Amino acid sequence: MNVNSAEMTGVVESRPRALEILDCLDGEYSNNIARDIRDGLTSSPRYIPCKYFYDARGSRLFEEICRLPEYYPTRTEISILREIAPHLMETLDYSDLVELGSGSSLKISILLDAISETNRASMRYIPVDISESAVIESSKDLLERYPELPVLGVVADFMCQSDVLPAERPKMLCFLGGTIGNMEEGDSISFLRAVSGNMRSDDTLLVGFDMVKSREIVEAAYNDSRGLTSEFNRNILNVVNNKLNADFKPHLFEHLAFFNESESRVEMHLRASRDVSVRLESIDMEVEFKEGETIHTENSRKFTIQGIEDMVDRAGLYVQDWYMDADGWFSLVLMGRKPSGSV
Ligand code: SAH
Ligand code: AVI
Repeated sequence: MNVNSAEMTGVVESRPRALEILDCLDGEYSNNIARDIRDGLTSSPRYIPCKYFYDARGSRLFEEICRLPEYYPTRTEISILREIAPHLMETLDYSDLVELGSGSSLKISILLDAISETNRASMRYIPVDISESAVIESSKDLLERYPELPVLGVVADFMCQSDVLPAERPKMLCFLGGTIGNMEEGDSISFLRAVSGNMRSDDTLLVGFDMVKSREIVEAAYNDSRGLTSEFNRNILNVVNNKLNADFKPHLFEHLAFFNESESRVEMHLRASRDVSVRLESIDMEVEFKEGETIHTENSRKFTIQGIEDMVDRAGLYVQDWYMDADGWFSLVLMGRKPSGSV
């Protein structure tokens, strides 16, 4: 673990704050990516875990996707956040506001705007993301915008490093964007259990869920007309190239995204447009793709109210408040930890 503190001179005039970044990935990340990619590319069907989308370019592409008219989750969740922020933030002071898979500062700013400057100065915002660039950029943005707000950026894998979160103060955790849908069902329950295990009795957890809706709307969101989702999907191969000294040619793989209704999830794949061989130097591995062979890169589950209620219950949590847009496209669910013994 390595703490990297860089002074931000000239940005905050009255009370310059240090940009504090805690990097918890270190050497582990290289071991994990080697193992994950070897496992994924030797299994049938082949896959690459979706957390590897997010290098600096992947994070930027995702931000651009969020601005697309077809990508309804961001604007829908934002409209709910704007409505509930004053009520949600009423009592937040002397607490930590922790955001898991924080990405850009767009959504959290809506919540921070609903807190008085005095209360912002008494609390701390902790963005946690696997993408170092996302943590640094969003922390810088927030320091500029809210000079009074202490920010501690944490670069970590939220699937296995929830123990790195500070526990000394009351906290509200946010897990927005429907990112929970990118986990398999069992993983999402283990993840929520691990998070709830780190919660005090009065801590809260706000989770965004993308709800089931028509095939046309869902498929348009993952097959946008500007081709940004296709670029985002193919970028995972650039990440593998960079991390494992591999020679994937992303343009030889086509983007494929469809709504698998029986599994209630959008699936993204990359399909070889001709026979391709790839060498991954760092792990001394060759992979042959026949034309048409695919790599499964992401699932994005779409939820029902019943499905969410079951998941929350199985994770040892309970629903405190449920917020949804008028069309029922997106839910923000505020959860608390069940008293121990009642799981
Ligand atoms: N919460 C933001 C970003 C969603 S994109 C929003 O709602 O718009 C998903 C984010 O989760 C990305 O920033 C990505 O880098 C991060 N992420 C994905 N897998 C992760 C993991 N295992 N650990 C930590 N962060 C992860
Ligand atoms: C981050 N996550 C919730 C996005 C989603 O919709 O599943 C990632 C994404 N994949 C393609 N477009 C956006």
